[in-house]
Amino acid sequence: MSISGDYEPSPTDWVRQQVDKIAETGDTGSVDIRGRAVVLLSMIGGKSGKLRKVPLMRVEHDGVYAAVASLGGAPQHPVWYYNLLANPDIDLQDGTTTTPRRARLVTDEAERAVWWERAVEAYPDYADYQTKTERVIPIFVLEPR
Ligand code: F42
Repeated sequence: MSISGDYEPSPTDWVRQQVDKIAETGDTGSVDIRGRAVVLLSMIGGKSGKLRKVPLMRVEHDGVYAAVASLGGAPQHPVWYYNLLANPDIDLQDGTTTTPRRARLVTDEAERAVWWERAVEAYPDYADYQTKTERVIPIFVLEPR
């Protein structure tokens, strides 16, 4: 079943504009960050129960995706990190294709190291973000459900 609910747009202007562009075009390929590809997660807010749409960098391997909770190297986790823990069933749009996914926080260090390498390959700035924060930047894998 696809994720639906009362849609609450991001309070951050540039993020909301990217989400609007994806909705208008039906294609995540219509936006990018520094020339790198973006995907769109639809999730349910852990407290509000509202539909949240969160664009993230596209990190993919063999049909599995990763969600990197970098928040630009901020000291705190993005709010969506807690949403995914509370409500792991999401929809993921890549290009014009949307698939149902389940988010799993990667806790195994070796598994995280493999995904971190893939993440930095997809978006090299993640390496810089990790140096700015004492957090170990969390990674979820987004597996088909
Ligand atoms: N963020 C990343 O962390 N990693 C990325 O790879 C990434 C890529 C990216 C690409 C394109 C783009 O446009 C944005 C990108 N972002 C990336 C930014 C990302 O989309 C998020 O905007 C960012 O991570 C911040 O997420 P956030 O969940 O902290 O958003 C804040 C600003 C926000 O929306 N807060 C809401 C608010 O009103 O303050 C709350 C949203 C929410 O989910 N509330 C919950 C609920 O239940 O509805 C719970 C509220 C609570 O108190 O717990």
